[in-house]
Amino acid sequence: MEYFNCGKIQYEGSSSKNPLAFKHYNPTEKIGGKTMKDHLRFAGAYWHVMRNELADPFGQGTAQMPWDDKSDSVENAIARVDVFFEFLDKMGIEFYCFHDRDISPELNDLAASSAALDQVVAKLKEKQAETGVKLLWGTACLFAHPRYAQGAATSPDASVYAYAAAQVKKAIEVTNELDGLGYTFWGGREGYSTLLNTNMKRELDHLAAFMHMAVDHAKSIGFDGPFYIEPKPREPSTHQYDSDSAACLNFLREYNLLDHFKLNIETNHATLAGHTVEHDLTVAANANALGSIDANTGDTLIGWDTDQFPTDIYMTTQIMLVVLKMGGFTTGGLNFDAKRRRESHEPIDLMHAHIGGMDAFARGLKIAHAIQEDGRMAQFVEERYSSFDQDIGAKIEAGTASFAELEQLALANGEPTLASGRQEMLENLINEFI
Ligand code: XUL
Ligand code: CO
Repeated sequence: MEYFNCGKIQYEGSSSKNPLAFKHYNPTEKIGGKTMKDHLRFAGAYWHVMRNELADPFGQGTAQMPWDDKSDSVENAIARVDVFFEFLDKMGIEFYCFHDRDISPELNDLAASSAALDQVVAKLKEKQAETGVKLLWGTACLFAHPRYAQGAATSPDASVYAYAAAQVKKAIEVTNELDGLGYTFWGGREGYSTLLNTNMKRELDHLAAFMHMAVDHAKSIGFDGPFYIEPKPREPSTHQYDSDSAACLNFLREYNLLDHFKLNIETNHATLAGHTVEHDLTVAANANALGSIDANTGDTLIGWDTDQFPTDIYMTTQIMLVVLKMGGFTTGGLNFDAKRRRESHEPIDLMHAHIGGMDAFARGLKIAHAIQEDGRMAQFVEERYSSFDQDIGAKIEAGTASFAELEQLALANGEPTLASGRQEMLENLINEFI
């Protein structure tokens, strides 16, 4: 039984008018000695592709899911796996990501939920072996169930904390069972809605203890993939502790966790934090901690996490400039944490949505590579800082200069003549390549 009314999506080149074809994403084409698919490492998000009914705060879901009987049965969960793999196969997407409760139902008690999870994982394992598809990362849903309304690893209630720990322990184990390349923490409820009832210091200490126990457990079962923290400032909480790259890095350093964690940066989360995505990517990359990307985009006219598919080539170019500069992904990739608009309710719209995102990133990759090869942009930046390459600048960077010495120099040199930052020239340079 097939549910997506199309064959495998093919690359047809930029002159193709076929909406169900790639115009730019040519998986085996080499860009700078590496194939596009190895650069981009696209992943499908189980929660959006298989489970997102496309509801919004004002109305129920519209998505047609003819494969789904809407029950919480394990049979229904297992049947979805085949549909998901049909989708991945037709899209040529070789990685995926899931939450424990997307792939398998939350049942009456923890033991029953875990047993159901094992059954679905056995099916996923079979499909991975059959297709060569890999798990980019797994995670646990610690935000949907009412027990987590006041947090999971930052809950004021130790028994909720224990429940969350048990759920994460199991989720790491099944991620390992599926040879997952990473494990993500997104703390949707790890924050507060008012400080009036919150002991922030204790909550952060508890969160760090939780992460340390996760690291210890991973070690004990031989899971060596990195953990990722996915920053987001708010929504659902008023303030989330993992609010942006800088806050996450500070937390990881303060609690001595940086050796085991990298960041998974999501565009729409960065913009909710008041940053560009390239800002949060750069902050992570500077700390050697840019692990993976949740690819999507927000809407400048709507102030919340709209999780739209990325289609803006200027943005994908800026993202790929950072990725290429750090030498590409290792364990990470580009996970489409993106959903269709509520109006796009047919299964085939999933194809249109992912084709758009994949083509936008293919173009971003090609453009970023060309800008890198051209070299003028990097050269401009290098020259801009060249006064730090020798003399007093080099001493400053080496940490051997003193205020007294700098004062002497400033007195002797008089008023500095500053060079132009040439922002507009550089913006024009990017457009040369787009
Ligand atoms: C929520 C979000 C999550 C994480 C995984 O905004 O991005 O789906 O990616 O929990
Ligand atoms: Co995400």
